[in-house]
Amino acid sequence: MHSDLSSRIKQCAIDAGFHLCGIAPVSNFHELQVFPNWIADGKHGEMKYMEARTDAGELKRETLARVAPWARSVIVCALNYNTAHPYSTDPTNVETDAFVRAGFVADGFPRNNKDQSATASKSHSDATPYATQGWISRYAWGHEDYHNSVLRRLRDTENALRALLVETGYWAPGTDDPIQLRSYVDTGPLIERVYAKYAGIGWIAKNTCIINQQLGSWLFLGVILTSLEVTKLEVTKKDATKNEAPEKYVAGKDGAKDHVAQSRATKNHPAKITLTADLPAPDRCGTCTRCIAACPTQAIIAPGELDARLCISYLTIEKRGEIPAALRSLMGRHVFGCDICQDVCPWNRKSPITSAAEFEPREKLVNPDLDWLAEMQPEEFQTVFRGSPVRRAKLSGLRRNAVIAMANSANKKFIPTLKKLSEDPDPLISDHAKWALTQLA
Ligand code: B12
Ligand code: SF4
Ligand code: SF4
Repeated sequence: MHSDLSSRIKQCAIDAGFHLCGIAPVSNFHELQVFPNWIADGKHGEMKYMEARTDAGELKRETLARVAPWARSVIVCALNYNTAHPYSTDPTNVETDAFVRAGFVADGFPRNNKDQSATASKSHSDATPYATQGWISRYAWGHEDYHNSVLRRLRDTENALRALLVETGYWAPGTDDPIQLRSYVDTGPLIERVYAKYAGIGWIAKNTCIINQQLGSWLFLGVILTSLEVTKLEVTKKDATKNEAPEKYVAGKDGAKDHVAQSRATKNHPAKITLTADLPAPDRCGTCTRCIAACPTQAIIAPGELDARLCISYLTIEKRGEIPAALRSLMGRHVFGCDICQDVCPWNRKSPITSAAEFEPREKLVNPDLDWLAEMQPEEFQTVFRGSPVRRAKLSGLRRNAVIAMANSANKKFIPTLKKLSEDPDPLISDHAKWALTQLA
């Protein structure tokens, strides 16, 4: 029998198809304490689910103690979704090159807000004939929605973990289940990136993404909350926001090794078990600020701090209704999500290609034609995006985004299509199309 149960659990996750797995203790980590202010400042915009509260009016996502008081540890799993296709900022990406000319990117890296407004007006007199394609974030190209991909693997990991408990004598067959497990992808009442940090998956970078030193940041996260105790850890250095050396942890009195009692569990005397938490990954952003400079809307307001209301990912996916006029021209050709702050990150230069075949892009989603999306009808939307995260934007939102991208293309070729769309029965489309025509005039 192996005593190192934590390693074996992580191996179960790898066997289930994950690329990384680590274990974090449940704790009120200092990063969680910025969350109430983030909500109070309204930086979550219209994402009402972020403000979910308990009956006592406390924010659920602030601490696991409020929603899963039984949870003692979090198994964090990560799945690489990178495929062998260009980055949105890649200067060799022909259609991106049109936007380089239109002032949205330069030297392979997008300009910041200030530089961009300086070149954006110039772009209209400098119209490029072939800026015809939009950008869908690479996370949404695949054949399966990542929620399903990740959840399937989490369930397999849960099952393997239970089998392991039986094998190690912690759980006697026929007795009550001695542990509680609950898996989440996105929708759980916790901030997954904070737990990913403390499970050693990667550091919370200046662009707020989790970056792993070997794999980069093209990672989906999934978590399994467990009632299994972990070795008690003490943070000896508290401020992780200053890009200082990694926090140091001291193993508590339980020691650093897993402990699996040699005795068999019985109904009244379950064997005692303790997992070992991982150390958080050191922050390796260093003095780099590429993502902050590259963000077209200046949504990264400070290292690690995002105003979601400005983020193109929020605007194109989560924001319903009208896009504020001042932000439209900064959205470039993005029609669903945004990859810029990850595309420019040096840690993604050599990101490996995923072994998960379902993330290979669906046809026509890498550099999709803008007129195809802007004129898409409900039946085609259902067919093309069945089981795709793109459905979250809804057809109306996707078409709205494509219309904005047409305006930003500085390509007069779109004028006839936009004229037609300015009479669309959906007022969201007709209003944005009318605005787009003023931009191309
Ligand atoms: C809401 C949400 C969004 C929102 C808001 C993003 C955000 N940064 O919060 C929007 C729609 C904009 C978004 C965009 C994206 N998302 Co998203 N999103 C989420 C979701 C559901 C919740 C995130 C959350 O709780 N935010 C709350 C805020 C406060 O957290 P935060 O900005 O990350 O800030 C934390 C730290 O940076 C730090 N911090 C921030 N400021 C400060 C200041 C100080 C002083 C200190 C000490 C600490 C600190 O503490 C904060 C936590 O409290 C998670 C899933 C989940 N349940 O966790 C996925 C998740 C974070 N998203 C994910 C992805 C893939 C994306 C996109 C890449 C998709 C895309 N290509 O368009 C972009 C990335 C944009 C970006 N730069 O973050 C992945 C991230 C994977 C990774 N490698 O990190 C997740 C984990 C989903 C998943 N299950 O895989 N997302
Ligand atoms: S996803 Fe795009 S808009 Fe959002 S912070 Fe990153 S670069 Fe800025
Ligand atoms: S671009 Fe630089 S600062 Fe931004 S996340 Fe990557 S390493 Fe960190």
